[in-house]
Amino acid sequence: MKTIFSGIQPSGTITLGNYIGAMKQFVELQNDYNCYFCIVDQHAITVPQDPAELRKNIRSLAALYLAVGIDPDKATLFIQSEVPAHAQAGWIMQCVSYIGELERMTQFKDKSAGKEAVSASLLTYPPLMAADILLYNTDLVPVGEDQKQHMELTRDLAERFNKKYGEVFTIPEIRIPKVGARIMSLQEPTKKMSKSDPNKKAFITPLDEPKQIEKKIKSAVTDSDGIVKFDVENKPGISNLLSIYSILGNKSVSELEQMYDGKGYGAFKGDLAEVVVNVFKPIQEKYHNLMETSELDDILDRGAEKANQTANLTLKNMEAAMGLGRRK
Ligand code: ATP
Ligand code: LTN
Repeated sequence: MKTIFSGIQPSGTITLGNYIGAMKQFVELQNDYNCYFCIVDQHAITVPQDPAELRKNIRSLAALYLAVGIDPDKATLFIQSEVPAHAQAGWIMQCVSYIGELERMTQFKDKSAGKEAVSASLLTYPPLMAADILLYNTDLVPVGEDQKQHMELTRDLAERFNKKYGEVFTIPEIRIPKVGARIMSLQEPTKKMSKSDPNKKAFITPLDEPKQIEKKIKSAVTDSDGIVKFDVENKPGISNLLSIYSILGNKSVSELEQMYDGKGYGAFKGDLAEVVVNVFKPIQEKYHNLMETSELDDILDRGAEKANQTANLTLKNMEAAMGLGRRK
């Protein structure tokens, strides 16, 4: 079986974007791959986090992974900071990275733009991500489109390491969904939907109440011509909503265009809200049940144990190849 690794930051409650671009794929892939799904809490602290809030978000993300359908008997679910090899291998990957290539990352540029104090870790975020992936001899990494550049860097770093120190790493491939790889903000449809957007109206989470979901969709920014048509360039708002509807409602975009021909945005948005609410309803129920049990902690303990075993083996190989310590 080939190996999959992916991670989500506990930097807030996951959005519809994370669900469509990442989690939905994970559930489909867990049957055919040896999967590791990680709660990357060390990545989340590259920007300031309130400790109590972070702890809550970590547990909540774990419950959401399970609620959307990750089966702990098939996939390994764990928390990054509970596997120390990630930070250790992250340091090593920093040592093979160049400042110039890290400064060119668009996520770094976006997240540091206009900020007075930018943590060093925001710059060294991608070598830690590379370590996450490479520690598990990963073949495939399912992510949204925004992670393409980080994945290219991960491959470059792995190749650079292998060339210099010997064949330690498997070179991972990226897997981006054909549709829904970049769900846009409901308020600024030319910007990616993001869970750390300060404007809560810009994103929907699976834990939103039905009324909130309806309100957010109804107030989603569109245009004024009232025609339900997919045209990303000229009609980014309605195109984004069409993508969401198409994926969650299992209908093609052209089918939807026909269905809403001449009906305007009101009817379209009302139906879309219903589709989203129905997808999230069972997830919400499972989530609330899970949050009240100790099962969640048992699953995370088992996940950490398994991840530690694999990650430590690769870390030892990395250290030995580089001449660190005394062990060959
Ligand atoms: P933050 O806002 O804190 O930077 P984020 O919402 O961008 O977080 P991540 O935890 O960084 O989310 O990403 C988790 C996964 O979800 C990644 O695979 C990422 O590519 C994917 N993803 C994030 N946003 C979107 C989106 N708008 N559309 C599709 N996929 C997305
Ligand atoms: N960088 C990713 C989160 C992330 C990740 C990973 C994704 C951290 N480590 C390893 C896939 C594999 C993000 O910002 N979405």
